[in-house]
Amino acid sequence: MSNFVDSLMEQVKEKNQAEPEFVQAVEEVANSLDIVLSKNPRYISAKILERIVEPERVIMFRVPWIDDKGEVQVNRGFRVQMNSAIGPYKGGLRFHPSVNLGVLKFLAFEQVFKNALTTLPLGGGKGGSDFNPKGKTDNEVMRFCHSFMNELQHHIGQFTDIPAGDIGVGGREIGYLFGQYKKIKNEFVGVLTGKGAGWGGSQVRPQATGYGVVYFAAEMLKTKNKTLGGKKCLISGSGNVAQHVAEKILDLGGKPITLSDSSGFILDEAGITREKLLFVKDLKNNRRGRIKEYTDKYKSAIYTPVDNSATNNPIWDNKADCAYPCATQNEINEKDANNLIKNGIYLVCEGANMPTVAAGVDIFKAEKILYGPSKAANAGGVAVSGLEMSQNSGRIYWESEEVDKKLQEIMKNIHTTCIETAKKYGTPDDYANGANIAGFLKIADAMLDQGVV
Ligand code: NDP
Ligand code: 2IT
Repeated sequence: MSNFVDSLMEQVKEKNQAEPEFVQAVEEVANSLDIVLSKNPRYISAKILERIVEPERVIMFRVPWIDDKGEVQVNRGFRVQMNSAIGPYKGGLRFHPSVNLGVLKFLAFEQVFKNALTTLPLGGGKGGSDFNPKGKTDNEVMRFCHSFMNELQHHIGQFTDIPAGDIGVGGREIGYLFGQYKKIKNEFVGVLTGKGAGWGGSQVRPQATGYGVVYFAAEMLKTKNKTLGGKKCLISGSGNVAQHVAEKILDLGGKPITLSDSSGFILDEAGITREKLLFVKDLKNNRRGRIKEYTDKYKSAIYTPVDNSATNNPIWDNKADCAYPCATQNEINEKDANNLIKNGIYLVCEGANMPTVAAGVDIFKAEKILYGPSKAANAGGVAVSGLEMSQNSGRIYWESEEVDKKLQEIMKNIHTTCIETAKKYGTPDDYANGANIAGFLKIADAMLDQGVV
């Protein structure tokens, strides 16, 4: 690290002591930027990095709601409006008990760079709440979403900030949030993405993140003259991203063998087929059950519960070719990364945001496996959100084939950008450096053009 990046990181650590995930995300990017900063000292004199690490605005608010027993409940709501240099704030909402300001700042920071890579005019933001949707009835979720929007509506808008889904926020929640926004504002506009296809949602948005991850993986394999055909794949998570990663792996001839939730994972050496995946979709999206139930139905599978005090996650200790972490941040620790290598994994493509700890990323880089970092590999979701915004603004509608084709082109372009930028800056094949540098340059140049704001 250069002196400049060193002292910047000291300041960031000092100022954000209670936000380890945010510090981790900033450090990962800052470490890629030495060479860029030494070639372009104007980024240093204009204090671009110092500005990029401060959110443009943070909104934090009370979310009171009434549960089915008539009791008042209070949660905390947030929106982090991180950077609007290249477009309105754009990024998901996360509803999970682990949500706090630091987690949302890390996600918003990552989103800024990811959105820049999509080539679409999207700034970066993130929001959410410590509300836990697990075990809540539809009516409780609705009342929570309506109360959340009662405050959020003051701060968002189709030209200002356009939220979408993330962990715990899917089609059901976007529906309730949109309904309340429309009721308060008396406006039918594309203020949220991930809407239902019958009321302004884009085709392929529900699938886009997962499909995009696998399109990115296929591009990485192509550089080694390989395809996904016959490849055994480990997938973590069993939500929106994991389900559509599994689906696209099947489309491309691969063999998914694991899925998980926060209680444990299933290993199905016979392969998770389309029929089994339909079962998982119904289990998770309609019945909101636990992944363990898979083994009641499919005897070829083994269930292993997670032990949060264990030093490693056993899902990453299975022999396979490729790994797709699609649950949450820091789900691959250093030991897990070593286990993946020991088990012969030669491709890790990240569906979740920042799922690998820094020491794990270092191991992937040292072993020279194909490593697709989240801000590049999972950008397909927000990219199709951008396409949803275009369709809403133009009052037009694209068929699935057209959206999927655009998604494939975007993922291919992001892959090319990562490869070319990594090479240009002296770190060939380092997708993480390529993504960080390319994203940074786009934002930094826009910030220079716009002066000190
Ligand atoms: P979902 O809520 O649909 O699914 C989340 C999955 O991850 C569930 O299986 C959940 O298990 C598991 N999970 C969540 N938190 C934890 C945790 N702390 N420990 C272990 N398992 C956990 O969310 P998504 O599929 O949308 O999101 C998954 C990841 O992908 C997140 O990192 C998200 O930021 C990222 N992402 C999502 C995009 C999108 O468009 N939805 C776009 C780009 C990235 P359980 O049910 O037990 O909680
Ligand atoms: O992390 C992400 O990119 C998302 N949760 C999707 C954001 C979006 O606006 O579609």
